[in-house]
Amino acid sequence: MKAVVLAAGKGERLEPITHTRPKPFVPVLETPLILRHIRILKKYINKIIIVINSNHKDYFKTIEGVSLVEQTEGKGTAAALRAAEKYLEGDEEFLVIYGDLLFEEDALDKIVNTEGEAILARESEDPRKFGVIVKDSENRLVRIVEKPENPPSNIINAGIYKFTYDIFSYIDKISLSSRGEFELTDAVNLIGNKVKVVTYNGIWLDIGRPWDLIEANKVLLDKEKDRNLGVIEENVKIKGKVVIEDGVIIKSGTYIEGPVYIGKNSVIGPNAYIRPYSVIGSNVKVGAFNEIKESVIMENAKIPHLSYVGDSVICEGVNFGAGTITANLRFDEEEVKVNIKNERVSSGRKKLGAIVGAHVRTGINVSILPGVKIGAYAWIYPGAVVDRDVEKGEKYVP
Ligand code: TTP
Repeated sequence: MKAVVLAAGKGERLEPITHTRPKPFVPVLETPLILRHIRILKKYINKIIIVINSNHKDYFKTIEGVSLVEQTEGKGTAAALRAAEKYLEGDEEFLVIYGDLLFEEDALDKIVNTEGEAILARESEDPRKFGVIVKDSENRLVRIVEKPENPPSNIINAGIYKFTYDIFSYIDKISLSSRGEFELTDAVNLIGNKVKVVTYNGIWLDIGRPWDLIEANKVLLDKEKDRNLGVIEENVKIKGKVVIEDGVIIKSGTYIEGPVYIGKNSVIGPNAYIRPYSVIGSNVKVGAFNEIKESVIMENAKIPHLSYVGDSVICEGVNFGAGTITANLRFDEEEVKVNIKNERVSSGRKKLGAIVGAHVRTGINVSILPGVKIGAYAWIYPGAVVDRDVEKGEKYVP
């Protein structure tokens, strides 16, 4: 069986993380999402076709053993699948998967072993953010309703489908949606009750917004086993489950509370405090008197002295001046709001710090308020209190 991974989106909601990488290359425990997909898919699939955005060709060219096709015409998930049509002619059945999901093998197992057209579904506590599925008593699709105010059920579309070549005749019949895209779900609605709804309640996340990345890392960290391949100096306290990769040095006086992940060749301490659900990438420096909590810190970032990083995403190559502090809780303890595509949305988190794009540099004594996004390559001048989003490459002067 073949699989088509739809990976040609812009990933605007995930900015500034996507200022320097396509969404499918966002790392979870240091592995880009798309490589996880391929690893899981290879157990079931003999040919993987990835639909990509022409601007991202150089990233995807590095993946071996897959076919790449560019989405050149139209916007939306149905337009993306159409780009792969030439690889699917005459195929009995094939899988279609969104490229920004975190899921496990069981999800594929269930759908591959269902006969005919199928859609993967799962229960959700807040279905309003998703495509909500209505099914009949025989688990056949009645319809998918996109982001409804009053959800007709708590079952959502998990973005993994099994189709036959017939899907293209339904795509022929759909028109542009209200958001100006050709939506695959409109074509699925036209197929109707031939589509079986397969429910899966294992690990599943849609990584669309920056804080989803913190959650995705948490979920996978929970599944890791303890391992220590690094050098631990005397007088270091390690509690709970900690993954320490090759070449890591944990310097004296450091206190680590797992679960924590520390990538290859990173140097932690002396006297650093690393709290649960911190995921620190490779070649990172977390120097003296820093506290890191429930944050994702990507490769080559430098946090050398006297910083607090809480509930934040710090992208690759960021350099924090001494005393750079992220605030992660509002005084009124309301959920932290973030600007996403010109809209102010609640993150659903009472604690959320900063989202700092790649290669950002901060001067000494910089404070960053909750939910603030700093674009890649921006410079934040010493003493600044950053209380608004900062553009890519902007020089932010207090
Ligand atoms: P979305 O998350 O809806 O879109 P996006 O990736 O463009 O993100 P954003 O809204 O933040 O800009 O897309 C769902 C999946 O479908 C995702 O894996 C990307 C893929 N996709 C395409 O391949 N082509 C497209 O034209 C669109 C819109 C999405």
